[in-house]
Amino acid sequence: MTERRRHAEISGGGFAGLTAATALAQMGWSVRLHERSPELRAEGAGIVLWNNSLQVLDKIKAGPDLMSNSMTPPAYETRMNNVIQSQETLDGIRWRTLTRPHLHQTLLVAAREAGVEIISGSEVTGATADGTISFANGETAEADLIIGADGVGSAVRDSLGIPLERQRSRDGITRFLVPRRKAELQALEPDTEWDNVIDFWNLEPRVLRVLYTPANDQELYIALMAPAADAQGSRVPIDLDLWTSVFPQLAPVLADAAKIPGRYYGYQTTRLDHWTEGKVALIGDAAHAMCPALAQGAGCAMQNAWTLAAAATEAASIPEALQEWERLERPLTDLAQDRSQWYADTREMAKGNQFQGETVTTALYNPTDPHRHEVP
Ligand code: FAD
Ligand code: 3HM
Repeated sequence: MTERRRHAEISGGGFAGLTAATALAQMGWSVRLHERSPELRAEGAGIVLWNNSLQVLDKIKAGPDLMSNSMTPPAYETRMNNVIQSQETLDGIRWRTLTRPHLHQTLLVAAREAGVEIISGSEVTGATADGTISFANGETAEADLIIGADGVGSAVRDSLGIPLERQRSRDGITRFLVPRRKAELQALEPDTEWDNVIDFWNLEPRVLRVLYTPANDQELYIALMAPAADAQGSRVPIDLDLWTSVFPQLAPVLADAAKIPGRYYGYQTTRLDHWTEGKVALIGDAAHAMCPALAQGAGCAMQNAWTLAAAATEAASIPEALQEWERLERPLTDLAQDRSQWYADTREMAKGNQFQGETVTTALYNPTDPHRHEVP
């Protein structure tokens, strides 16, 4: 007699949901993924990925596609009032910069190739611990595993009434994808390595920061940070005169950013009392939205998507396996959340030389190593 294939229902087609869906399907599950939007596509601009998520992308066979249109900049440079504080080459740390649309497309191709059934325009309204998922069209479905990967406003999480706390910071950021314009930037500042990530901080006389991140040969991700209380600094579309007067060496790319409507995002952290209930597990921003300082929100989402899929696949009892998964895997995500919140509160990244010790613990993690929790 052949065993029945286990079935998973997933709410949310972002980086977390697509990774979990692909991993489960490759591990033998039948998987349906529900995305509320009529189309599956990535919002937003650029992203930085570290070893923890790159290992997962390799494992789900999305690595080559991802590498084809991403880069590893020569260094992460930090400047204060345009004076270089550090140029960290991040030796021994695997990292890539890329655009969000490229990451999303890469995951979508992997999910389709793995046989995931993707249903767009399908809004999930909630789930129960015994494995029933419900939809806005009034339908319901049963599953062995339900994953809430439906972002910071998760309907799955809220339907279960899981207690949470939200911590907001005083700063926030507006993100853009613009053309590189490397030759023009070089003409303005010939001694600069314009392939570097450059974190341009200004704390005095006014807090304004531009995080400059080349994403590939053609595209540049720039993120403009200002306190929420600074109406002019946090305005969208951006106040081009203000930003150009503070960062004149970036004038050509700021002019491109000023043509895009933009959205100001206030830094915040969401912490949940628990991530699982019965047959339901939460991953990604639904479970652990974080400030972006460590660039680990999507990284932790993909890391937890993979480890959840592996734990559920090996499980004799799904509810027990989910609790054990949270116990083992959550501390690394908690660490990334706490550290990112601390950087957001203190603006300590402005000092440079930050990629060491606990700041890179999550980045260096390999969630696909079966021996990762063994005590040496
Ligand atoms: P989402 O991307 O929010 O996806 C959720 C999906 O679920 C969406 O497609 C949504 O439409 C869908 N959905 C919602 N509700 C429902 C419903 N009821 N039914 C069905 N579908 C639904 N992370 C990094 O790793 N590196 C970085 O460099 C980085 N930079 C960042 C910079 C900034 C400024 C910010 C704000 C975040 C950054 N992050 C970064 C974090 C990262 O963007 C998020 O952690 C990640 O995108 C979360 O993915 P997700 O799939 O959990 O959620
Ligand atoms: C990649 C990245 N790193 C840091 C921040 C931040 O501190 O706002 C945002 C990013 O996209």
